[in-house]
Amino acid sequence: MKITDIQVFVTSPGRNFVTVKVTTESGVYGLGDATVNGRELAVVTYLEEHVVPCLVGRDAHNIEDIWQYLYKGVYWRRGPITMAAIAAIDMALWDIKGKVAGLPVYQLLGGKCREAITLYAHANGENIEDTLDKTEELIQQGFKAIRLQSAIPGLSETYGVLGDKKDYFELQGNRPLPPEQEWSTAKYFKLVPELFEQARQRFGDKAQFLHDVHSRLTPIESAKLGKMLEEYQLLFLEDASIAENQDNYKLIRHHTTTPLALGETYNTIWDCKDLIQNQLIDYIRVAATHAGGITGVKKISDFADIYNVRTAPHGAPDLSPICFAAHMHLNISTHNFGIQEFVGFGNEESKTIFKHDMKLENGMIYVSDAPGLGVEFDEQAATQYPYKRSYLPVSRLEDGTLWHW
Ligand code: KDG
Ligand code: MG
Repeated sequence: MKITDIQVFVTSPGRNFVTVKVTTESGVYGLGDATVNGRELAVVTYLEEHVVPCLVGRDAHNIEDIWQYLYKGVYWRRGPITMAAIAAIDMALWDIKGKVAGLPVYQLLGGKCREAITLYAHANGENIEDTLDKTEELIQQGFKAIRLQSAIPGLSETYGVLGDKKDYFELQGNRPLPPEQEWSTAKYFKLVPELFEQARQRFGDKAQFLHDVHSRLTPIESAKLGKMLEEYQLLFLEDASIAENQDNYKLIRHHTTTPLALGETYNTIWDCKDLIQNQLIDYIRVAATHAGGITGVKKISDFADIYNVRTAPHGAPDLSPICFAAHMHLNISTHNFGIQEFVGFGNEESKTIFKHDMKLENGMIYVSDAPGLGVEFDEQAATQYPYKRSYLPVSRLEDGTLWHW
């Protein structure tokens, strides 16, 4: 079944999404997500200029061969741009295969390992009380696991806390270049243990708690934080420190029993091989869009299973509902799935473009049984929200030194 056409769409219902549509000679088409937040048009160019011309005429059923052709077949391997392009094609081909078979993708991946997908939601507050009030609302809605983040007193902006802004476009406002945020490890250390102390006092064991350090700490600082948080029994501490040097995590691991998660920016198994093989982390957070699609993530998950590492896919709002659906099919069919990050199904504008029937109930998602991935993309609605350049923020220490964002 030959590929006859591949189109790339960029739409911006509050934030940019890059969507790929692969059409076959039979008329069946598939959809994939190629969004790299803040680098959207780089992926579009890579796809249109370098990938699409090589794929038209190939058999859409040969998913593994096409994946290897785009990965091993090129000299310039890996990296977020290349892997997002591969990912979108890969998702679209799984979507096509499912539609042709008349089966949801999870059936092609081995069927269900569980009935529904457990989620963790976000409570992001202006202060500890605000974070805990939001936590209470989420517990009442049935969420079983919640990520707690709170603004840091004395710092102007904090990761994850948007204040009265509804998304990063609004946070960026009229600033044409990346917004700058401040960072102080000392101020952060005053806040975080107190946040979890109060959370446990108020909620006991009514929910599991998580926290994202967003790579701001050095390895020894992460080790210290992990130790300080042990008594609060976190489900995991995310991105405790940068792991470009994967050995960093040996130091953290030797000091703390707080479970560790990372990997949302990783693109291939090579970025996390040592961390997994040396059992330095407990959860691997690779996203289908950024780690080579369903095929790429499946390779990483199967490898992780041997080392007792579970999956906890990235679920930030900059991943489109197509990526989220791909995660659902992976999560339901992957034995070593752990938990899925969830920040809602997108804003109202986005819901007019991406349509699906995934069901949220009691902090869990019930996967769609529609053939393929189960997401429809309204091309007409998408044209109403043209691409808008936007940047993620950068971080500086209080003396002006550039820091990890
Ligand atoms: O594009 C960057 C965001 O996806 C990231 O900052 C969100 O860390 C994140 C998370 O855990 O969702
Ligand atoms: Mg994160």
